[in-house]
Amino acid sequence: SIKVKQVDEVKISKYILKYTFQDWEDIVESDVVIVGAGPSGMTAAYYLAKAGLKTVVFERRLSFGGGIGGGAMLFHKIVIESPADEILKEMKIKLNKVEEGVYIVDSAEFMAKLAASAIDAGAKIIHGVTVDDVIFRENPLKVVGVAVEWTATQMAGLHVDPLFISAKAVVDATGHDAEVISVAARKIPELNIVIPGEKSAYSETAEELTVENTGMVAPGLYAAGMAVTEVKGLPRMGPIFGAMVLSGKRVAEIIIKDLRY
Ligand code: 48F
Repeated sequence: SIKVKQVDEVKISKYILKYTFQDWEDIVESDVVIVGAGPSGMTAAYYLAKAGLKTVVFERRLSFGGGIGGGAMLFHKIVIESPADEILKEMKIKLNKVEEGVYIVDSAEFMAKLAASAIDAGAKIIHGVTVDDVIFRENPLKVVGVAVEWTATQMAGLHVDPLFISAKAVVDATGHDAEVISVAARKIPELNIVIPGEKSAYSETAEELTVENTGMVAPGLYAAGMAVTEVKGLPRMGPIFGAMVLSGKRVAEIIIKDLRY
């Protein structure tokens, strides 16, 4: 018979608490906070962590992938176009070539391997945490971190104060709503952030424009993925995901340069 090691309940609790708090004490002073574990956030996390930056991803839900899992109308394939295929190849994600420069990918594999790549590179992904505000400083005006709260606390409508996490760079990878940049725009008018909102679909132009417009929105605050289309007033593109991973890579490269890392 298989001999299973016996571990009592108190030990289980103690180990979980000790090592969770050990992680949080480290996370509280991060180099980069990424908000959202969708395709752009996880790609950014992969490249930032690979460059040696202490990178944490806060994800509201208890899962990875953001909009990947739902695919297009729940169909489990997504489209990738070049040169994003190079990033997927680096992560050992299988690509099915359907025409020159165009590929079909399984959404479950895409989500799982993006997450595994980011984690293996050294990024921490913390689930069930919602970012509901930023921290800022004046002279010079700059975003220097985020406020975090349990998603469950927010869903319960409980009045509970958040905890604060400092970061040299905060990336809004929250998707269509650009939640972090929206809250910064509303609560720190001195940042002069105007959000025109996303336009209707025009996939052929939207992909390149999204990648091109990826980057800093205010000192310390960056946009990646669909948050870029929202903040820059660009068209949406639907279930083609090349721009999402290219945007994640680009924001990582910009931050690495800005932090002179
Ligand atoms: O929406 P999402 O997948 O963002 P993305 O990386 O990719 C967009 C595509 O999925 C798709 C598309 C592609 O052509 O149009 O929509 O731009 O992932 C965003 C993640 O952020 C989480 C949310 O649960 C999702 O997993 N999120 C959103 N707001 C918060 C958050 C928040 N305030 N705090 C923590 N997580």
